Amino acid sequence: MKRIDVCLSPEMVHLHKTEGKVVVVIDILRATSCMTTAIANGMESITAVASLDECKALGEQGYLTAAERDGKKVDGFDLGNSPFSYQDPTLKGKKIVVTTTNGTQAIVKSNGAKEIVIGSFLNFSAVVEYLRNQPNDVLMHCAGWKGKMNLEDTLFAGAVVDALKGDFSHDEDSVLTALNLYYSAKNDMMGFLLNSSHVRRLQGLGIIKDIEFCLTKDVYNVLPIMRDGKLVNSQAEKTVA
Ligand code: 3SL
Repeated sequence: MKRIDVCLSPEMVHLHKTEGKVVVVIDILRATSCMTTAIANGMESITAVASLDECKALGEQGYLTAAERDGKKVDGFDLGNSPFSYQDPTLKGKKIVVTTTNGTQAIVKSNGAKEIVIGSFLNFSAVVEYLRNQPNDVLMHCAGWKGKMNLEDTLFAGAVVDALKGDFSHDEDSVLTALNLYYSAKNDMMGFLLNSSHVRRLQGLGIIKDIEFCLTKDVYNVLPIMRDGKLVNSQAEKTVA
């Protein structure tokens, strides 16, 4: 049987094997929710980079740029990190380069994987279906906050493991942690997360509606997938094939 594992923070990813696995990168608030929204709204590709300098350099080559640090948009870049800014119809067909505090760092650190896909509640069922129907072991890679684990990413990992019961086996305590967190939270995720560090951080910045949106399941039926260093719509590949 295929196996599934959960990495609670990018600081621990070296302890998990990524080679030969599908790695699902998770940054519910808000990087992977933004990426899902961007691809669902027709952006051509997303290049995730670790540093502001790399982001700026691709901007000079004509990419649209998005940069966030500590929850705030960085001055001098086109976009910040709100999913609502990616619903703008004028962004359709555009290539974007993105750097965020944690989400893009987790993507960069997933580099040895067989495949990298983007997970969020917004595309929950698309992620689950993809993982169910492919042959490889899976690592759920939670972006957390500056190396520490967080509740919302772990919760999502638990929700996916729960949905895949019967398709995957597991034996790590990080998986049980994620599952039990999900069972505690599933009937009221917003209420469960009210005291969490990043919800409090975003609320302190006046960012409220993003939180509720990012916790909504199945708004979009898309799966951003890494191809040649860029995240693209996996469904576009099927249309071409
Ligand atoms: O850290 C990240 O990658 C961001 O998602 C954080 S924030 O939600 O934009 O503050």
